[in-house]
Amino acid sequence: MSLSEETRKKITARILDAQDTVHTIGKLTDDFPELGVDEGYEVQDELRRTWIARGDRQVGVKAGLTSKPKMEQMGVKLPGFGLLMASMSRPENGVIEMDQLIHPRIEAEIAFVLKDELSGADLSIEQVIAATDYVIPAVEVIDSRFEKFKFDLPSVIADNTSSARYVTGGRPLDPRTVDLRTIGVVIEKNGEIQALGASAAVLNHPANAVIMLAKHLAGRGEVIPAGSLILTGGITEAIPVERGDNVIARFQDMGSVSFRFG
Ligand code: OOG
Ligand code: MG
Repeated sequence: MSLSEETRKKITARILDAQDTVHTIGKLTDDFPELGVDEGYEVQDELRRTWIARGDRQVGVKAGLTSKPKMEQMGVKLPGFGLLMASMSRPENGVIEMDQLIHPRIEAEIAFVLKDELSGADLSIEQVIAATDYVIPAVEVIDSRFEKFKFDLPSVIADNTSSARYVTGGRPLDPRTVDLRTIGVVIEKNGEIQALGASAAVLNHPANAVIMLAKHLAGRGEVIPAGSLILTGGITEAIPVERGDNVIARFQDMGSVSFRFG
């Protein structure tokens, strides 16, 4: 069942206000029991319309909660998808403004950039690779608008799956020249190792996250356009960060992504 226009706008306004004024809110399903997963994506549509009206631009899509470490950390059993806007991008080696964030965490992810449109509910890994221009290391900065980073799946989807910032770096690579299942990843904060993993943690192969995204979008009459940036989900658990932290995510054979929180 769809949300009424009034409820959709009310939920969207609550999320936008939490983002814009940098404060937490309670889980949405407490106040809006009619919010399910499908309705959460209706809220994302409303967020997108608002952001575009404000002058922002969609540059891609993301899959989240695609690895066991992430699902266990968040207590959620299914992946969720979200929108990536131009305003969320930050340069490598730069400073991410802490005063615009509530309680950020970082995630190391493999990103795909498409040269061809991807659409359909039943794509293969080979089709994803064939449509990919390059793969590149990425760090996503997530920042749940919910108190203590606690949510259920409908609430986190309405919150655009906690999207806040993302940084790409390292070396763009032809996906045919690397084994995307066995990329070792190390996340360091202020020179200390925080988490380790390998890319197969994401659905056995990060391209499977792209397949799931295409299927999700096909169900809503959408495609992944050529040129899109796609984040495939954190390989390890997410790491909390504070002002002054220097972070670096090292991706075997792909280079590293580093920046600072100021
Ligand atoms: C939801 C977003 C998860 C990922 O890469 O798994 C995500 C959250 O954990 O707050 O982006
Ligand atoms: Mg993520």
